[in-house]
Amino acid sequence: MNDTETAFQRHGHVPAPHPEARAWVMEMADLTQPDRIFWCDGSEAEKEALYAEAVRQGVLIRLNQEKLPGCYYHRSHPSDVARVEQCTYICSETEVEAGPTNNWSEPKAMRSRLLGMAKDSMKGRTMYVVPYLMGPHGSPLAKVGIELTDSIYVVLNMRIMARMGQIAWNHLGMGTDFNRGLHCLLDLDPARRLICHFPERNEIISVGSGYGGNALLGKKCLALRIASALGRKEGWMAEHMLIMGVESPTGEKSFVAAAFPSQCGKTNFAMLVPPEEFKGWKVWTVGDDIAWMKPGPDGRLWAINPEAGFFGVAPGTNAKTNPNAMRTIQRDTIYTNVALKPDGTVWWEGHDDPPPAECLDWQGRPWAPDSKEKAAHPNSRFTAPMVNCPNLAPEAHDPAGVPIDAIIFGGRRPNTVPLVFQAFNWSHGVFLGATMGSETTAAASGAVGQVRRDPMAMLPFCGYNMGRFFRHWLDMRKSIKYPPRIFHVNWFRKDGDGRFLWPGYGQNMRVLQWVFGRCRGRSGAHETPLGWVPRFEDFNTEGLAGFTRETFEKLQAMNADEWKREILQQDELFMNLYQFLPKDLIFQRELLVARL
Ligand code: O2Y
Ligand code: MN
Repeated sequence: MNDTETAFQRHGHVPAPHPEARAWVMEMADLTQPDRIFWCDGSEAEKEALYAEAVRQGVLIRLNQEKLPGCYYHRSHPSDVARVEQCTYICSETEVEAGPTNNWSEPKAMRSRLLGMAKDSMKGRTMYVVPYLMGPHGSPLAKVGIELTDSIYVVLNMRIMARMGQIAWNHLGMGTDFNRGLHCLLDLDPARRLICHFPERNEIISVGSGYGGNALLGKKCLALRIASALGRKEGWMAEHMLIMGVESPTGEKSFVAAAFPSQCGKTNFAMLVPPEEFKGWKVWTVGDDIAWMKPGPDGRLWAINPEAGFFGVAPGTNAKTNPNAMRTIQRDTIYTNVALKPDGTVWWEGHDDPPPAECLDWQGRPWAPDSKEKAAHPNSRFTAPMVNCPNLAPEAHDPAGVPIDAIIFGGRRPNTVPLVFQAFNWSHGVFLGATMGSETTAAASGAVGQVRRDPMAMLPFCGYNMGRFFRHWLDMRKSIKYPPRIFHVNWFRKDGDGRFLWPGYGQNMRVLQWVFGRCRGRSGAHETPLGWVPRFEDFNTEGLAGFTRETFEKLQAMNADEWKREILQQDELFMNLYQFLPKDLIFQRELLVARL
């Protein structure tokens, strides 16, 4: 045995202090039959041993430590590169509870099928016991999970994405409220891939994938699907939302939560750097993907980011689109499925550096600029600790969370939907969230240019019936004395020639400034059938070269014919959910029709 193996082995004997957790781990070990059980403690020494072991096994490649200190590289199996909605199930007691937008399977049968697949699957392998905490230690909203996995890559990612190790045992104490997550790689055959959630048991079983949302069980599985179901029962909300702080030159701070469908720039927006002209304005990042929100004793809605890291899309990330992300990923980052350069650094399409003359693509094949295929997979990722983020809000660690003044919904809409407007009230805001959608791109599905409805960006992540999810949103109003204002944005509107009307990225600060002013009763607006919208004079365009009143009017235009079509299209989702749809939303739809 070499030094690495000795250091690695030493951690194999840390006992779980918690009898119930220990009993469950042993039960799963009896089933899966690993050669070794490795109890993760989250320490620095353990981290080093795990990285060394992952490199020894060839799971990770150590990157150039001078240029990218603490960074590693991973290639996933080519058939295992993204979340798979068709393999994702909500195994609630009844089908109605999962609702028409989720795959459902009867829990008993599915559980025994999964345990059958897991049986003996860790023979010759190590089972890692990963205790983790979602949320700041001591937060009443924080939740403990334990993931059992035979993937060292998953362990090292979970270590970044969640607060992992002893901190979770400390938070749990002798309590019994923890999520049980079993993850088995099996042979990565897509035909044997299942990601199953058992909300009533607070349990997740995931087999056959080692990638991202399928395998890092704290993220989409626990923090959204399971948590949304818990939140409904317990009077809080688990949302697919970034959280950011906006600070004015006089030191006033407002926190905003925003939901955009996957791949619509949430990480870029969460880490926004205000343009030069915005002297003294600051944007603080609290989180880029998930928000847990609960009414506080002061009558406001308080939010925490349950995560501790960013699992961001690499392609398109550069110093213009997201300078703070670029700084965040210079150290302690795991890169997955990007291109590997000969000097031990990384590259992807849309990187600041020009395409390398030669490199290895995401599948390890030689790649040159004239290659037909992409060097990095379109869903290639960086996993980076949030503490690396230069504008991380100090409140990101606050157990109390942050008070939310504004909620923003948005989507990718080349037409119809204005740059920004404000809902008349909470119910209208819920209607805006419930009807939001995004134009499909080639990457997302075969059909380009269709609007895919994605209510509150939660369609793939709501762990129960979507109609009841809307009801929960509407009901929450009763326990929030000072509800956040609700807005809708669209950075992606195009002119007749197919050119974007809005520059986006850092310039989105202008929209944030208007939102900030609206929350304080300062920014002006006028009433339209869609909601409150800024007039040209209400909106800060100072220093925005070439941006005219005419462009602004085009961006904010409301075309009655387009909106008639939009309302008809919205009906598709409403019809699907009809049986469960709260009447208030149908009423909101009628009001919109009447106003139009
Ligand atoms: O493809 C995956 O497994 C990752 S999906 C993802 C990762 C980070 C944040 N959001 C998402 C998403 O799909 O919304
Ligand atoms: Mn997401």
